[in-house]
Amino acid sequence: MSLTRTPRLSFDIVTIFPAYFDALELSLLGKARANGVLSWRVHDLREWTYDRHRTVDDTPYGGGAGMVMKPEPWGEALDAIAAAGVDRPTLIVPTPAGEPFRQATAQELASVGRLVFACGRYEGIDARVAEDAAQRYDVREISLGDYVLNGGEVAVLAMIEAIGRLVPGVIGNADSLVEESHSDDGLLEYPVYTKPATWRGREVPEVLLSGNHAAIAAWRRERSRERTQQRRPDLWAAQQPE
Ligand code: JD8
Repeated sequence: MSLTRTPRLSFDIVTIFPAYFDALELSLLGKARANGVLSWRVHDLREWTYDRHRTVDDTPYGGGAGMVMKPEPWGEALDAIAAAGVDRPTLIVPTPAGEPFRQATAQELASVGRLVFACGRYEGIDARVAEDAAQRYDVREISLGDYVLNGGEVAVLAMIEAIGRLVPGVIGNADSLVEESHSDDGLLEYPVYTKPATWRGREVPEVLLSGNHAAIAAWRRERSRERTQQRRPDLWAAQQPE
């Protein structure tokens, strides 16, 4: 008898470049999909176009450079995807103008159940699409970070990896997530080493070979503090009371 299960989390992705999402199969998430813990479907937006050129863009009202994604294919795609489920899904629209994506965002979204991602291209999607979708979806416009990408696909890959790995059963080793949560103390990770103990004349720090667990923990904490001060003054400032 084959044992199947209801996925803890399902994703629908709408894009004009479905091939970007072939890579999801390669990661840990691919195994989780095979095990039925996660499920996802990738939809080509052009399947909701009806002209001979399968047009998804048009010139911007108000003028300016570049093209804007037309609302009609998006409206039909998002209606069809919402209608294919029972619960009210969450629609994530990646945009540089969105709220920042953080670990806390990934944690929230990992418990949502049904996520739909709308990948824009060009200068973005006609603003009425997100307004209209709010009738059927909880809509979140989210930015991966403060740099410019050419479209939403790479942002969605990053978000799905960050969200998916938090779903129970996706990371085989539960210790990894436990370790992470107590190292999630607002400090950067300490440096890590493996064998050989000497490589190209460089030694692994002696304390790590000592077997003295208290000394190792103290050393790691100090390296974390040092890195945080040097590389992330914003995180370091948040560490200091007052
Ligand atoms: C979606 C189109 C490109 C956006 C002109 C070139 C996220 N952190 C992030 N940076 N960039 C994006 C992102 C960029 C996008 C689209 C997300 C759709 N573009 C456009 C407007 C200005 N560029 C992102 N998440």
